[in-house]
Amino acid sequence: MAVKKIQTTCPYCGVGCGVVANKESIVGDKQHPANLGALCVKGSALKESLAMPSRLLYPKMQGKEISWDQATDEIAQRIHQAIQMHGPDSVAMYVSGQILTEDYYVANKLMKGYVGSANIDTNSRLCMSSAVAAHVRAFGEDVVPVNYEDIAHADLLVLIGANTAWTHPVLFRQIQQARENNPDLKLVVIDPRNTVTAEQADLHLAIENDGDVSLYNGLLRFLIDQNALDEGFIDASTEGFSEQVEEVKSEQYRLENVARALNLTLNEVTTFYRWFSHKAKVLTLFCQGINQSESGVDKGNAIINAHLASGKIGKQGCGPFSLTGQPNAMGGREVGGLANQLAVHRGFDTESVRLVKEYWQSPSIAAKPGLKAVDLFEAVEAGKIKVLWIMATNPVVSLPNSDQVRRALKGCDFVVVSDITEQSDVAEYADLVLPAAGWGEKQGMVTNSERRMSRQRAFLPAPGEAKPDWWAVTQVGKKLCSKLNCESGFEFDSEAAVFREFAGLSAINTNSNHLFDLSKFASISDEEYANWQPTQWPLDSEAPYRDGVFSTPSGKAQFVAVTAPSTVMNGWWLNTGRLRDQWHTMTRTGHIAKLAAGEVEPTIYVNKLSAETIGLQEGYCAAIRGISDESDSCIFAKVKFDDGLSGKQLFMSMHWAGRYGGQSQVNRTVSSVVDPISGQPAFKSSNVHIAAVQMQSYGIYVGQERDLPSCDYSSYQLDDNAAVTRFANLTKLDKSMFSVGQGEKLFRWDLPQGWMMVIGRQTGNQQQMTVTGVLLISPQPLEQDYTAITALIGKPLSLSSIISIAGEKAQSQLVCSCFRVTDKQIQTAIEEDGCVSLNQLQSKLKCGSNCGSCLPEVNKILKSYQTIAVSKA
Ligand SMILES: Nc1nc2c(c(=O)[nH]1)N[C@H]1C(S)=C(S)[C@@H](COP(=O)(O)OP(=O)(O)OC[C@H]3O[C@@H](n4cnc5c(=O)[nH]c(N)nc54)[C@H](O)[C@@H]3O)O[C@H]1N2
Ligand SMILES: Nc1nc2c(c(=O)[nH]1)N[C@H]1C(S)=C(S)[C@@H](COP(=O)(O)OP(=O)(O)OC[C@H]3O[C@@H](n4cnc5c(=O)[nH]c(N)nc54)[C@H](O)[C@@H]3O)O[C@H]1N2
Ligand code: SF4
Ligand SMILES: [Mo]
Repeated sequence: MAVKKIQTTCPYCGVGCGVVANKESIVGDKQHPANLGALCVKGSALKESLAMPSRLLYPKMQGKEISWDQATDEIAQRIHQAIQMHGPDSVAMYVSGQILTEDYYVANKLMKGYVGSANIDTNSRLCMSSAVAAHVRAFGEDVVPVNYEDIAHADLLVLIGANTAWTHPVLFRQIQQARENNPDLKLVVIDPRNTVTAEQADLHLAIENDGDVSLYNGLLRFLIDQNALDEGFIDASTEGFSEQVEEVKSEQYRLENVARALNLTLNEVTTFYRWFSHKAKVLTLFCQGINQSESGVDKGNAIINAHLASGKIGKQGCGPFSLTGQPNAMGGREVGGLANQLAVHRGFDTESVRLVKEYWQSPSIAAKPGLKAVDLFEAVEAGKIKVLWIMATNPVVSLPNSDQVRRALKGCDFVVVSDITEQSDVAEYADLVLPAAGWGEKQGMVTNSERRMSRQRAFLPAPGEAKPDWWAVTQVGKKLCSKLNCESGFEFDSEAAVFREFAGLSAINTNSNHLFDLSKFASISDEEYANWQPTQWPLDSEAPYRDGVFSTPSGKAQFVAVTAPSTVMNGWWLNTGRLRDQWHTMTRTGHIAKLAAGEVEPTIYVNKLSAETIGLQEGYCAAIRGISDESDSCIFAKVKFDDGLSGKQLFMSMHWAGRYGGQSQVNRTVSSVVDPISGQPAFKSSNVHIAAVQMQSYGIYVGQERDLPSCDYSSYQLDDNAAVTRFANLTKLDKSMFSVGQGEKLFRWDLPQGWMMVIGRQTGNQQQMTVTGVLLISPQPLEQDYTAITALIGKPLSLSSIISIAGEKAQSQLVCSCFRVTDKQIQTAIEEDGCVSLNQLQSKLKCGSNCGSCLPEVNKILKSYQTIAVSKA
């Protein structure tokens, strides 16, 4: 009998694609409005993601298994004790945009209503908090006023601070589709880096770091000068315009001055401004290049100001569109998961505090905002936080100045970590670890970028004693209530019960201008909840603000006067972000061979010319050290040239963590400078030192697990057939440092550039050896093709194949992860097999014919040949 398929959603990015899944297959859900069946490369690899190398199965206290009852007793006891001895603010939670709405709701309720402190913050602080603050300042509520459907109706799409082709690939496919359907639709990309997204644009503005406020203030001035304002809309629906007009009168926003300051040509800036002003329907989509900045909130408001002034908001095909990072960052914002929100889009004004307490009937209520993530971990280090519960986030990797986070956790009295694996970097610092049920094993609600709430549903049993996060919180909640001698606020028997209570709380918004109101669902039945279909809020209108009435008490949107910061970065500066094929700190994607093949080791990208000025060579290690504050730790990474980076801009991914490349995690060098309003870290612009390092030995080991000497630099990659460890050391590695196990035999070769050791184990036949490992060491970086070496593992040892790999060089770069197609193969297909179109390439190599995430790269290679052909003609 066929196993029933369950409708659920992808657990990665905020596009919120629907998937249909059972234990045999996971595919896109054609009925889900977010993706209509499409999935990107990460979504297509969900099935492989489930085979995690290690799952946390039981609660453990100081490494010893204990029962859930003991674990939750201990947590409740510790929290109670801390409240009594040090006050409610000595307890904190640090949660995540990857937990479900029900998990989030009970965690927020526990902290704000029962512990009585707002010291609950979330990794959304690192992700969306600048956009949240900009929305609240402009609209009076954290509302994204755009739907995905608007993309199809726009005349101009501006992607600013977003590498959408890699980070929201299914949405990017919708953008590409809209361009195919409407050749007049223009795409502008604004990013200091020439990304794969930027390569697709009609116009790429490679602005200086943090030049965004300047650019959008200049745009506002241009709109004023060109009489391109929507005065009717400004009068009827906004306030504060004149203050912003005063600001943009300043000389620095004159077109020529903006162009000069941002290192753009006059023509580039004028083209963008003209398009924005002439095109009727404009969407500005923004993400971390906007949010993760010292001026992140102001950037958001500068964008919103331009849309308000031109009336390009609240209409189909128009508006500022903050792209959500994590699958349920939006749901977290709805429940009030940030330390400066109370609940259901309410803040800490007296009225909201009273209404929430009344609804919860709780013994206490937090009456003021709590500590934001960076401040929270500073308070932990200062000994002010005695109990800290971390859930579904890996802050020792993802927070800036991460060595400080490690120090803080080491010194904290009691740290609880809820995770799906004990191999997450943060678990090492826990006194108590709680096994969480993961994606596919737990259920609840998530809200995507366009405010659409979908159900995640379980289709697998949770392993061992793993339990959903909401359940763990309610167990602690019940026990804490009995210690506090109050009525339990945590008697939920299901996710549906939690959701009903949450929906009921939002009734406090019913008679206000706030749009977030799910009170209609306050008595939804278990069955209706189980059968829930994707639903957008506000429930009673097509999209927010179509009536020109905003969420502020006056109903008017607010212009916020914002001033451009200085954009100059002196010296080398480090920009960080994402790769197409990895998810955050790699716990869910690091083990998937086809995803790991994209960037195989920690890599620092730099412009070739700039690199040469300081003697950096491709393939060699560089040392990167932070200089902005105490985040002066040094990491090593392999140098790769990227001419999409200009001047002294460096780029490194945020992903390297754990055993995959934890020594090289970039946040050890990233300073903890934050936006003064949102508290969001400026991850995209750290001042750093970079220099070439003289490694004495470079090495690769492929094969069965064995002890290797600990090295100054190392990384670990799982390939289909074997694991690959790459390393480099400041001192020379000697042959004697490598030993073999019992029953194994060693064969050594001296190579022109170093030496090679092949390890074999005797099998049945006395003559026959099976290869169990291959080790290569050289004073220079090794260029051998690792896939040729992994192919030897487990095979009979033959001299000819071994010798051939010694000379086999890797010269290609993976383009299509789904079908493992490299740039070399694509080039050969074009040069030698005469492929001239995408169709021909796909019928030959299949590249890009599954998820399509690599299509921008495939098209880029095709286009480069077309350009050559044109210039020859
Ligand atoms: N593959 C993959 N996809 C993901 C994720 C993942 O881990 N992997 N994570 C998800 C999450 S949580 C998030 S938040 C999103 C993030 O999605 P994005 O924001 O699209 O991704 P990032 O790579 O962080 O950064 C975006 C771009 O900002 C640019 N930038 C840097 N400084 C500036 C500046 O001053 N101005 C402008 N205009 N641009 C600048 C960078 O060069 C970079 O290309 O991705 C989501 N999707
Ligand atoms: N330098 C730099 N740093 C950055 C960024 C950047 O651009 N540059 N981006 C920032 C942004 S936008 C973000 S969103 C953060 C992301 O950073 P993190 O949130 O720290 O990254 P993840 O790897 O997603 O961590 C999720 C953790 O939860 C665990 N987990 C998975 N599912 C569950 C579950 O159901 N329950 C529980 N309890 N645990 C689970 C995973 O194993 C993992 O350990 O990084 C931020 N850090
Ligand atoms: S775009 Fe990719 S990662 Fe994002 S939700 Fe869709 S399938 Fe998942
Ligand atoms: Mo994020």
